[in-house]
Amino acid sequence: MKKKKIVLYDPSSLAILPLALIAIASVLNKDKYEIKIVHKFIHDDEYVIRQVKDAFCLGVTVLTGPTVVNALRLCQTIKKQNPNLPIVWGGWHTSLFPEMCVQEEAIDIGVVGLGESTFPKILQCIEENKTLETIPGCVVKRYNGSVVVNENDPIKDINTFDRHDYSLVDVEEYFQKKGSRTLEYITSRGCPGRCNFCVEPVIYGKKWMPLHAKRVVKEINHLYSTYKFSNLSLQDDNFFTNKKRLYEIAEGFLTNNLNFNWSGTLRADQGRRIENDLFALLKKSGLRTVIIGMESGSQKTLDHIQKDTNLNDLWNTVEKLRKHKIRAIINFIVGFPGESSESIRETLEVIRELKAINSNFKTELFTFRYFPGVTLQNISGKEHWPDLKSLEELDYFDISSTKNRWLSSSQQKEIFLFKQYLSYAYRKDLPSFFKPLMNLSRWRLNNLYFKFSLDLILARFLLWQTTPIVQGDKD
Ligand code: B12
Ligand code: SF4
Repeated sequence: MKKKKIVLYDPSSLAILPLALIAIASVLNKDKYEIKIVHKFIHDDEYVIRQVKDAFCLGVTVLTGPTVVNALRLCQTIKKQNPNLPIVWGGWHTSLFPEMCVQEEAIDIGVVGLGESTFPKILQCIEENKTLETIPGCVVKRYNGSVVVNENDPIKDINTFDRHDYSLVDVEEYFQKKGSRTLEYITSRGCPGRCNFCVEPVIYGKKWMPLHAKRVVKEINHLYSTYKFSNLSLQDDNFFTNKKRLYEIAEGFLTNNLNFNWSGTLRADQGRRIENDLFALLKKSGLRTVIIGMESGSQKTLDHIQKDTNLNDLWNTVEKLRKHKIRAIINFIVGFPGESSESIRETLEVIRELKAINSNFKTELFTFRYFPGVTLQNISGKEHWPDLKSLEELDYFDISSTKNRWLSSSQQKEIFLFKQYLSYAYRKDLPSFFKPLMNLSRWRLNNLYFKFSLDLILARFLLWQTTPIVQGDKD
């Protein structure tokens, strides 16, 4: 029997393996289906259009943002050419706005939440020409165009799903295009946190779903012997949640002699709970970088966004990281709805202090970007929150913009200058003639005083001039 071709498309053009598509493709019966994963990062639209010509079904993964509109346009073109091809959307955006997605003429079916159990059932029903209205987790368009939202699919234990089959994509091609042998892998889904600016609790309701440590080690061992990667980038939203699992994973890496560096996301309160012994073991097993979403240096704001973390957690964690020489990328956000100037200043002060403590810590300062669907929207009232009415509007949800409707223009300028001065104030690789400019920038950062910034122009000019002898920002 001829296999049925399933094309799975990721419209993101960033250099990250399409783990969502690998996940749903891995559970499909390979004797029955021919699976083709296509990714904007590697393939152009023409290639996708060619691939779907003889396909049985097209599945698309979407994240909130302008890529949704690009994916929609491509699906509209495909639908025109292949009106009978079922098009299924899944991923975070579909989970948040399933009806809005399926109301689009080009999209037939939406999947809410994990796709591993729902997608095979959808394919089966299409094949047998059965109704999809009984499949949990699925949103369907009827012949008259109305949309039916089925009950949610109860969240399954992800240990029951098949291992992710990386041979469904050309991993070497990704390494080459990225310029590094970095492999992405995910060891858990969901997050126990309840932060109200984040979509995790909205979709998975504070549920954290880990793979067993033994399975993680076994799979990574297999991937390491297949692909010989140098870096493992863990995509979990919250990798360091369970200490026993951390011990087992680190020990597993060591006993199997797995020789790579790895990175993962850590909450500051988890860092406080992790003892030095465990940090030492994690470091020995290859942990080199943690990514901390601290979000704010103001306790009032941390409480408002329900981060359930305090500043002592941060100082305790960074001290341990410094001791074990583990790099940290610590992310902050300013410009939350209603955030006071004092709160913003507190955040800038914490960032400056972190840089002063350890130039190995990289701090990132973002301005708050409104994301449709988060619960903070309800807490802060509707004022200033744009209401998403159709997918087309996502073109205007400019996620790359630093502009923010909750920050005044003078605050935005101050934040811009803060970041500029911070970019060289604590660098260790600059020639000695830079010292006076660095001292001045530190003074400015200490006093949060950024007026008459001619020195910044001079510093930027010198930095540009000295680029060939300076090896970049070593922080
Ligand atoms: C890797 C990653 C990226 C990668 C690529 C992700 C991709 N193409 O899916 C890149 C770097 C491009 C990226 C970018 C951004 N990301 Co991101 N990202 C992640 C991360 C860390 C891992 C995603 C992943 O691979 N998960 C593993 C897979 C197996 O799970 P999954 O994606 O949930 O897929 C399952 C289901 O959703 C479903 N499913 C998914 N697709 C499909 C398709 C079909 C057909 C079916 C049936 C089912 C299905 O089944 C899958 C298996 O269970 C997640 C957090 C997380 N841990 O999930 C954030 C996350 C998805 N990103 C997020 C955000 C906010 C962003 C950015 C806006 C960041 C920014 N500020 O710029 C941008 C958005 C850019 C854009 N619009 O394209 C949010 C989601 C926001 C949203 N509403 O969509 C998340 C949840 C992080 C968070 N907690 O805030 N991201
Ligand atoms: S911001 Fe991070 S810790 Fe908070 S809910 Fe989202 S993923 Fe979890």
